[in-house]
Amino acid sequence: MTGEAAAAAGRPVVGVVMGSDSDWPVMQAAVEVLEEFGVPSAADVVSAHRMPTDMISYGQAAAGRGLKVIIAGAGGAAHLPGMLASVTTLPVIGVPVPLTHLDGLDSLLSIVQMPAGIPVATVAVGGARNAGLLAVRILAVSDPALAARMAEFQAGLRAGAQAKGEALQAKVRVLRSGQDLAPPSGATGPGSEL
Ligand code: RP5
Repeated sequence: MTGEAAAAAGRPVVGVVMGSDSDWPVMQAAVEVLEEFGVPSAADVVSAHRMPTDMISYGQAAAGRGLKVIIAGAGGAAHLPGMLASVTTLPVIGVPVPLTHLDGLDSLLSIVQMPAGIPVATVAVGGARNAGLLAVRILAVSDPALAARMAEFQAGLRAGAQAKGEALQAKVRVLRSGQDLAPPSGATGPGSEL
């Protein structure tokens, strides 16, 4: 089944996998943003170290079951994204999950330092939402309606940033009018010259 056919049938086109259910608090942001865009996904635990043969089977079967993108998150010795990328032709997006120690730097380096020939698109530590958005962009290359939704989403980001700028300018105007920094009578020091 092709990815388009799978999506049309409501079948998942993005596989979201993680090394443990303890990764879910981070990884759920990927599923949430895929839901926002109406992209069917399927989430599961596929541990590279605790269930290696299942991991290989998952990667080998992924394209055939209609998946078009895999998002894989793991923490610590985070080998899941890279190993999946080695057994599938699908694009794999890696999410470094931060654990208690090392602040996720271990996860980041485990995922991002792939050998030549086997790419993994690595997002920031804990960046599952961006992983979902990147998956949407990959799918949108061949889906004009999805591309339009992404453009609309980005316009919303721009409007939000503009609103922040306007709010900031308003604060600056207040500051310059002296309303916030009016010094007590007779006071000297920073702000008293405003
Ligand atoms: C990794 O080990 C998982 O991706 C998870 O981030 C970490 C800890 O797993 P648990 O011990 O919580 O199951 O493989």
